[in-house]
Amino acid sequence: MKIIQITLRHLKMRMKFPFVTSFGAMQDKEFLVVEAMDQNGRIGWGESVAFDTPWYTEETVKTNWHMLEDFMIPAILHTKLHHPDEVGQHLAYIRKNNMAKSAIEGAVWDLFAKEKRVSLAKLLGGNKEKIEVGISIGLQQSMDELLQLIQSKLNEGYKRIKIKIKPGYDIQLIQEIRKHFPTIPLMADANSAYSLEDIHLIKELDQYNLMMIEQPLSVDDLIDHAKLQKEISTPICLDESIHTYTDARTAIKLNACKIINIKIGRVGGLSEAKKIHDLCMENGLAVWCGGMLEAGIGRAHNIALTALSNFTLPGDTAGSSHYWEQDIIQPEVIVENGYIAVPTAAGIGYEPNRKTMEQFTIREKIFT
Ligand code: OSB
Ligand code: MG
Repeated sequence: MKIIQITLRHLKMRMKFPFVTSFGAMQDKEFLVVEAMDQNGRIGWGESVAFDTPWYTEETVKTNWHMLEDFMIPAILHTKLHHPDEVGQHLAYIRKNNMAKSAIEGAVWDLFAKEKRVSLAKLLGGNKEKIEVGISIGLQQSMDELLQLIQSKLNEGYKRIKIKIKPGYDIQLIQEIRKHFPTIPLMADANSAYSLEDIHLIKELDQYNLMMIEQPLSVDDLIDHAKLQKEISTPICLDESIHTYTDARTAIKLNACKIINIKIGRVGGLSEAKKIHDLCMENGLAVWCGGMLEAGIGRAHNIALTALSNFTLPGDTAGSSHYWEQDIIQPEVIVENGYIAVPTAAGIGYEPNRKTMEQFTIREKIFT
């Protein structure tokens, strides 16, 4: 297979709600879409999950555009590819920039699946017909709003509730939620807001039967995460700490976590995501698919990945309507009783809607 044309688009879409974490709020979601065409005119789609500011990782929409335009697209265009795994090899000389790599690799995976006439889920080795999903709720203005939102998401069928915490918005929050919902599958994501000096706070959280605590400590603090995991029975789940297969291997070796949240963009693409999935399976760690407030294309890739068998915990891949008035794919991602049906059509199994995309596109460039 050869890619003979790539269209790069920069989109801006307003979410239904501001998403608030320990780092601040975002509501206008900017992201890139990669459209790759092969020599037969087939189209594959990828989405970059980098945000417009570098709070989650060092990457941004602009750094991704730069990396794709100046290095990655030239390395992939007109290059013979026998398998999507080869994209990573061609880009290996470029350090990091995982989200940009993942966006172009994702388009090749979709194309490759379409060429083989199989679903992306099948091509990756996934056999699930449906996947379980949870919901990630940002910090809210008031306790009442948070409790109401949790109730409405439970009513919609979501299989677990994840809330964001930070020092000062933690113990009381969890205590209150547990008072109203004593047994729901509940977890908390700190996005690195704590250090080991706060261990007393995290030990207190340990009493509320949380499914896991996600990324309590700093991105580089694997040793401290290991110390913390020894002190608490709630499983630690790593998110921001894991960028590569090697990171996962180190975390497992150090007992820094019991669960890993895999995000395709954070780890540089589906090939690496699958390797991390397999490694975790061999070592008895559960994984789940994280979310980056994706539009439909990125969401479709997440669904395909989650079809792999060791994704045993509900992911953050909520339905399109949770985030968007109108998503950029047809059909939109629909959650029923907490499940999403894994598409069986070739490739990602959802068709990007060009009219809708055009409406939200603020920059576009074609490479041949
Ligand atoms: O830490 O998992 C996170 C969103 C943006 C950046 C980081 C995270 C999140 C979420 C939301 O928790 C997941 C989603 O609904 O896409
Ligand atoms: Mg997280």
